[in-house]
Amino acid sequence: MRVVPHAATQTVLARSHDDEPPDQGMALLNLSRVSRLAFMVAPKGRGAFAEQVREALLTMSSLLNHQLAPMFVTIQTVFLAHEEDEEECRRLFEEHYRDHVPATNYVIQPPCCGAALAVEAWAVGGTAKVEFHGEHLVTVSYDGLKWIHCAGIRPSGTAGSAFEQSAEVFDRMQERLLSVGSKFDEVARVWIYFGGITADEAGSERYRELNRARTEFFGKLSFGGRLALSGYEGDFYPASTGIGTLGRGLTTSCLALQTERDDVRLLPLENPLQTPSFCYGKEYSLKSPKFSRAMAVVLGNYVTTWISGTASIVDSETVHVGDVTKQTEQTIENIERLISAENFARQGLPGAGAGLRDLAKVRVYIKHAGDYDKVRAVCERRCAGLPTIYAVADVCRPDLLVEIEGVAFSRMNGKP
Ligand code: 3EB
Repeated sequence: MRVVPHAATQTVLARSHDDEPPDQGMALLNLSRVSRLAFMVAPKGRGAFAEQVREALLTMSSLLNHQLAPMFVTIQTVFLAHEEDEEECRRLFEEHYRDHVPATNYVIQPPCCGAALAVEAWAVGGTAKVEFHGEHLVTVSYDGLKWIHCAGIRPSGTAGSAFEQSAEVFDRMQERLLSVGSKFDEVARVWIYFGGITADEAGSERYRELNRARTEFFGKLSFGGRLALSGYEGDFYPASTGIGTLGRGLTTSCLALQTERDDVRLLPLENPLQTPSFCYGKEYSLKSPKFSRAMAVVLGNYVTTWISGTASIVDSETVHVGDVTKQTEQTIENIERLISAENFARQGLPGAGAGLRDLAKVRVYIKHAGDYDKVRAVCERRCAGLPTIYAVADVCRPDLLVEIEGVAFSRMNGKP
């Protein structure tokens, strides 16, 4: 698989050719002394599970081996069609990676392409120092930055209520972060994979219970700190994805950033088209969801924008109920507006901003597997050549049919 730079634009990214099969693709990001590679892989074969894993691992190895410098996978999310396959999958991945097991999320969200698994991974090469602390924690240090990847955090048992389990996973992420000298206050991006997300439990909804626990936990923290863009005055929450899975499990993941550099800034972005989640009314959740629509990380002239799970919501209402094509179009439009130069300028960072062509990769969560073709048609029309994973998952409102998250890379004022 080759990558082609977008010569016509100021993008810092190179993405793989448009003619890759669905659920296969990569994006390469060259910073000064490190390179980062985002890639998506799904096996083409439909044989036994172990064969599909081996094919995926082989594809991943060959992708990495074709890069100029040696690269390590630091974080990966493995999308599984069947919960029963997780143990075997873990065993095969551990055999493959040995002492270098990336921080890993196993998520029961069937890949839409029909494979038993699909993998989304980040690799890093160059002068970065990567420390592997097992399946749940990896740190990556370069250029005075330390990224802490925490993954696959689950409650200790299945007994607790949705509230108790949610509270527990936040505590467990905090423990992991503390173990390497970080803390949850330094988290920029969170992922919450929650089985039966819209199901009722004890007179409430599981997602509402999660929001209650998150509100309590976040209430004790102070996000942003000295990294918050000066002049920023609004509520400061990490970007987030809150999404369903098959089964009743709960898995969480987060990304924290530590640095002493004084040219690094964090800016949580809101969407002018959408009510901030933390201002949603009580009809959606007694304690509102606490997340920002995106988190921009400004590193000198580079801007990395982590885009939260985005859906067909305008103000605080779901729009295009029952029409998956229009929901997908609205979702992409929401992302476009969110990362636009106008929106960055409105929120205190003129000269920043990105377009859909600056996206490195996206995940598209589709509620009904049967909507795959319709959703993909819109995504391919609006975001041609973009590495994309499509997976089946429930979105956290019963009327939402699709949700998209991603990450964009751009430069301030097109500077080198
Ligand atoms: C929404 O805009 C759609 O609870 O962390 C998107 C991203 C959604 C994150 C979360 C929920 C969350 O409200 C749902």
